[in-house]
Amino acid sequence: MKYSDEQLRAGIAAGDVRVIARLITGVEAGDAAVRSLVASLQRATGRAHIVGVTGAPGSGKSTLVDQLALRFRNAGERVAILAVDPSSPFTGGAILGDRIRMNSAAADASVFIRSMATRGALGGLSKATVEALHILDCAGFDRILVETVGVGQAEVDIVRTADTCVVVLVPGMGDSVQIIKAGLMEIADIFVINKADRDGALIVEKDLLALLSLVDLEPGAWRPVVSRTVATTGAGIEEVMTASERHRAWLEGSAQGQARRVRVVAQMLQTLVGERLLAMALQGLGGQVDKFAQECVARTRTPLQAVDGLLALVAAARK
Ligand SMILES: Nc1nc2c(ncn2[C@@H]2O[C@H](COP(=O)(O)OP(=O)(O)O)[C@@H](O)[C@H]2O)c(=O)[nH]1
Ligand SMILES: [Mg+2]
Repeated sequence: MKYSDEQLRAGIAAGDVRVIARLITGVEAGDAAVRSLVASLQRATGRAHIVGVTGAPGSGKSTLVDQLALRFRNAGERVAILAVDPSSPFTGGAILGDRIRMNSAAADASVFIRSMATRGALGGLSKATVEALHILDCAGFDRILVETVGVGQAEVDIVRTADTCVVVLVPGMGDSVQIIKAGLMEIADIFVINKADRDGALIVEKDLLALLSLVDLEPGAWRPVVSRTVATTGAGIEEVMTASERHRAWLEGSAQGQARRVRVVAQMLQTLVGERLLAMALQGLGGQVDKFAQECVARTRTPLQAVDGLLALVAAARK
C-alpha cells in the first residue's frame, strides 16, 4: 500500500513499526522524497538515548545488545535495535526466546529490530544511519541500541555519533596495542570485556585499566567504565546498564557532558556536510575521477595535481 505523507507522519508519531520500517528502507535506498520527509520530522518531546556497541566480529555484540534490549524493555522502555552489520545477522536470541518478534505488524512494538547494509552508495552509510536514528527517535523510542562491527572507520564513525559508546573486547583478541591503534580509547565510554567465562578476561581487564590510568582526565570528565560480562548468561549486564545510565546522567547533567554532546554533533554535521558537498561536486563529473586516477597510476600526474585538476573542473561546472 502506498502511504501519503500525512499517513507517514501520523504513523511515525504513533510509532507504527510498518511505517518506521518503510521509511528506513527509503533512506537506505536514498529515496529523495523520503529523505526530505524524514528531515522535516520533529521529535515531540524528549529524546532517545542512543547506545552504540562496537567490537570485533564474534565478540558477542549481538548477544549483549539482545540482553540489554530485553532488560530495558522489561523496565518498561520502548527499545529499538539497529544492526549495521549484515555479516552477523541478528537472530534475536533472548528476545526471540521471550516471544517478541520484531518487524512484524503483530509484534510487540516495544522492541524494534532492523539491520542495515554496511555498504551503500558513495558516502551513503553514515547518512542513512543518521537518518534511521532520527526516524527511530521521532517514533518515540526511549532507547536505541546500535550494533556495528568496529573494524572500519565508517563503523567507528557511527558509534562515535551515539550518546554512549560501548566497546566490546574478548580475552585473547584485542590486546592493548590494538585498542590504541583502532582509536577505541578515544571513543569508549564503557569497555565491556565479554566472554569473561574464558581464560584471560582478568588479564585484559588489568591491561585496560593500566592503559586508562595513563590517560589524563580533566576534572569532571567521564572516566570510562570497565565491566566484565558473560553475555550468553546475562552475567554482568546489570552493571553495563547502570554504567550507561550513569553516563547518560553525566551527558545531560554536567557542563563536560553537554560539551561532549556538542562536539559529537559538530563532528557528525561536518561528516554529513562533507558527504553532501562531495556528492554535489562529483555530480556530472562522470568518468573524470577515473581518468585522473589512471593518469596518477601512469605517473603523468601526481595525486595532488589530480585533486587540483578535479577541483578546477568542479569550479568550471558551477559557473
Ligand atoms: N563463551 C561465551 N560465548 C559467548 C559470549 N557472548 C557471546 N558468545 C558467543 O559468541 C558467538 C558470537 O556472538 P555474537 O553475539 O553473534 O557476536 P557479534 O558478531 O559480536 O555480534 C555466539 O556463538 C555467542 O553465543 C560469552 O560471554 N561467553
Ligand atoms: Mg552481531
